[in-house]
Amino acid sequence: MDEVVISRAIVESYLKDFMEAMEVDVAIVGAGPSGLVAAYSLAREGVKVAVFERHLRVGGGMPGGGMMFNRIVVQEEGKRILDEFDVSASEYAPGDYIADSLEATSTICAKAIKAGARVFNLISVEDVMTRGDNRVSGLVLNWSATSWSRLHVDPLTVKCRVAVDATGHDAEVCRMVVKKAGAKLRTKTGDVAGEGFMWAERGESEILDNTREVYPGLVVTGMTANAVFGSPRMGAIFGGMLLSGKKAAQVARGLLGQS
Ligand code: 48F
Repeated sequence: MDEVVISRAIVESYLKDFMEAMEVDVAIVGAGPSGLVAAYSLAREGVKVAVFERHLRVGGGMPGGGMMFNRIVVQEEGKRILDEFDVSASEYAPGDYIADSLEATSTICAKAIKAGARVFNLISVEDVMTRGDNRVSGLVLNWSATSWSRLHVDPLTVKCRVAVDATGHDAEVCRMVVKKAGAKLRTKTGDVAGEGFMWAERGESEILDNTREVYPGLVVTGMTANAVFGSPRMGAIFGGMLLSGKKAAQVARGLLGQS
């Protein structure tokens, strides 16, 4: 095979998808467990969705399991989501299930892509755009390598009707929003509360309520949802992340219906 054909195939195919992603219904920031489940749930219902992930690998904190022991724990409701994806999980103690974090990461990501979600790795979201009544209307993107290399290169943008902050503990997109003059989240203080101390049970029980629209057009999911509302972190238990991803998809769909 001609090397030029290989290069053309890669560049042309990638750019076709990237051009498609320039106007999407839902743009998700972060390909961790919550972002990938949200992407899958939306894509399988025909919603046009793109995921932007800063790192080379997908899965966020999931492949690393607990302290690099590549296993994750989920409870009953989380196990049901793993079943939906056909990820194996076995009961370890009554109501607690153990799964291989690599199987979970690779399967959920593959199913999201096969359902039609476009996942772009090595791209960082560095800001958001707003239009109209200060509603989030797009993301400002750059190659992750530009910030890693400290290069001054201007970004490009994509438009979306709804954005999902699935950036994990740092709640990066929400923090970008609150830096803007006068911008307030729908939290008690209008700011990112910051996550609470580790408390698995409470963190898991609060995450679904925290998964909602926090700024016009911006939905939070996963650890971001808990970090924004001051709820606890929970370590290597992942059911809440998966359930939150599913709920974020429902919230986003509801917003698409309104806009
Ligand atoms: O951290 P992450 O896995 O978030 P999550 O879906 O799941 C949290 C769990 O992994 C774990 C836990 C379980 O109880 O607490 O920590 O809430 O995935 C977040 C992804 O977002 C990417 C980051 O590289 C990671 O893969 N990310 C963060 N900021 C940006 C980003 C950004 N500005 N642009 C693009 N990607």
